[in-house]
Amino acid sequence: MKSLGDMLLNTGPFSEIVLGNTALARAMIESGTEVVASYPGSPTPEIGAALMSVPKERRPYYFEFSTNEKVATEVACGASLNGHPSCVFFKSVGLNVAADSFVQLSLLELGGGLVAILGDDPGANSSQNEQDNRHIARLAYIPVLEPASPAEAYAFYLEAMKLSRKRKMPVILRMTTHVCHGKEKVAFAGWTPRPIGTVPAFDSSAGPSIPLTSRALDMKRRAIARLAEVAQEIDGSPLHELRKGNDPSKGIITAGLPFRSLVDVLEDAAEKPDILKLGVVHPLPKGLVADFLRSHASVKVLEELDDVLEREIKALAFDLGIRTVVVGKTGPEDWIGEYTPDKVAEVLAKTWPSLVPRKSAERASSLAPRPPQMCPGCGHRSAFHAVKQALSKKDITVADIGCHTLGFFPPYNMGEVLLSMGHSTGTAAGLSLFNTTRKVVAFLGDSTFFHAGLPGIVNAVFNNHNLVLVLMENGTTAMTGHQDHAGSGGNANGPAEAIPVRSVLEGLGVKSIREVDTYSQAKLIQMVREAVAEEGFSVVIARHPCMLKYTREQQRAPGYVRKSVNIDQEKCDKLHVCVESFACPSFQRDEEGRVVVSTELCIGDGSCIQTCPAKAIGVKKVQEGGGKA
Ligand SMILES: Cc1ncc(C[n+]2csc(CCOP(=O)(O)OP(=O)(O)O)c2C)c(N)n1
Repeated sequence: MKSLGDMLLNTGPFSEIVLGNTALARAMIESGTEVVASYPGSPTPEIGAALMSVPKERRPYYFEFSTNEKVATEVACGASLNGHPSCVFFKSVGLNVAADSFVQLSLLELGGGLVAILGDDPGANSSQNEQDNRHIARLAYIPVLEPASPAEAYAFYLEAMKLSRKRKMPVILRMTTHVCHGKEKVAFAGWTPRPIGTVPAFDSSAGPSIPLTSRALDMKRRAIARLAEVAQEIDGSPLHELRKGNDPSKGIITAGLPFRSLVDVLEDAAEKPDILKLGVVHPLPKGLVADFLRSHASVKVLEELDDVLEREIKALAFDLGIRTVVVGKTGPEDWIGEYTPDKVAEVLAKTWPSLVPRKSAERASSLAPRPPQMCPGCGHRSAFHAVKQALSKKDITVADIGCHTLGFFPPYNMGEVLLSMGHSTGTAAGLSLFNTTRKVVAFLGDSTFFHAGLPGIVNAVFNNHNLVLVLMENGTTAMTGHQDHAGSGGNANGPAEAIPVRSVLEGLGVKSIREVDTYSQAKLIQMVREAVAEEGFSVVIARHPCMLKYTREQQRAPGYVRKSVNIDQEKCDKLHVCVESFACPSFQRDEEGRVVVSTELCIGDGSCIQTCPAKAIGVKKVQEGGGKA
């Protein structure tokens, strides 16, 4: 079987069942995209995994995971200014981090072209909100293409890059979770490898590229003019699709994944309305939409999340005096969640009840909800178990984003407020003001430390805030699939010198720094107590490698011995600290109250041993034999 990397480099045409994210990686190669930058975040990190599956020496592109989305945008921008077709990709909320540079992109002359893939997350499957990034299109004068499937993701990327290069402007490819993660057979075209040009094409006279005083206005004029040119040509774009039904009085305008759900819902409908599926959602293809409105008595706008298309379509109908009834969102629930077939059936039934033949109930999932939890052996569990003992109940804890956010769940209950990546030190500083009775303790992961954590820390030093920061250092970006970060000792291109978090903290002027392995519970408890007792800003580095990553690496090594902990039932006092407070999922209680260990889950790390007051936990060998993939 061919490796993913070989498949991506295959120069001939072929068809394969792939993820939307993999289809995008192939589209980058076929389109001659030379520079790609990102910061990991669901639903897009598999694009990075696909790009990294090609051995570095064979990559017809440069790829990096940058320190954050803003830097990734800047890297792609700089490369495009130098003539390299470039791409930046990140998750929905990544746009908030990138925004300061992102909104400037359309003001520039992006000679190489630049496609920005935004991975929106309707349903907030793995995000702290479900923001609709189509709004940025108006703010930043950038066209938006929206595919509905992996095959379209591939085809639309190729179009996006073509458009971007032709107009020297950024183009957004808006993806959503199930377009990224859906699988489909995609027919790929061939491509011809060519060397990446090394003569820098940057020409400042092609600008202006410096938005100072009146130049910023000229640059804005140019951005608006370019967008107007795009608007002129997109009415006839092959990316739009018109599906004729058998009920000419009704029409539905939709785009992206809701289109797929709609087709599914209407499969058995006796009366099928005409469907206009938009491929370019900004600027609105006005001629196409106006013709569709004019030829139907009533039109439903079916869109996931916000009323972006609805507002524009209603404004267009008003401007042109079109008297078609346009129905968009009919209630607050229409703004929320993924437009799965169930949801589309529900939304559609509120406008046209006779149209929806299927009962949503028939499709209801029978899967029981399962709360997410930290892995067996996770150093964050040990950290929370210890920190909880070190704090008093009235202290305030501030969560951040990463695997450690799971400390919010019982029994740890650590982290009571969460805004965004890297917010914790800043929010904790605010909580500490005028607060003389409740110590504030913030948590922060190491990838996030470099991503957006540093300004909050600088602020805490600079303004002498009174709080404790527990830096949860596990040597990787665990939550999104173990990508390297500036402190991990590697990058997307191989080994790299790690930037030690301690040196950074010292360099920033943090005076009180303690470091401990989270498996050393007593020491960690002691250090947090000391830090809490101090006035001012203190940091406790609570370190332990991500055990999921570590165990996977160990399993591949020859001579690996699988271990598990075991309970000495004679010694066990049935206090159940292991089940109730430490709460490793490997422990379960049987009907008689005996603790049993799942050897399937347990990795034999032994972090639980010290938490047992009866000293009833030991480690045993389960199985020999490593070298497993
Ligand atoms: C702005 C933004 N970018 C990306 C993400 C996706 N994301 C969630 S947690 C995380 C980083 C986690 O790494 P780290 O801080 O080291 O904590 P760990 O998961 O390793 O414990 C990322 C990148 C996000 N939520 N927000």
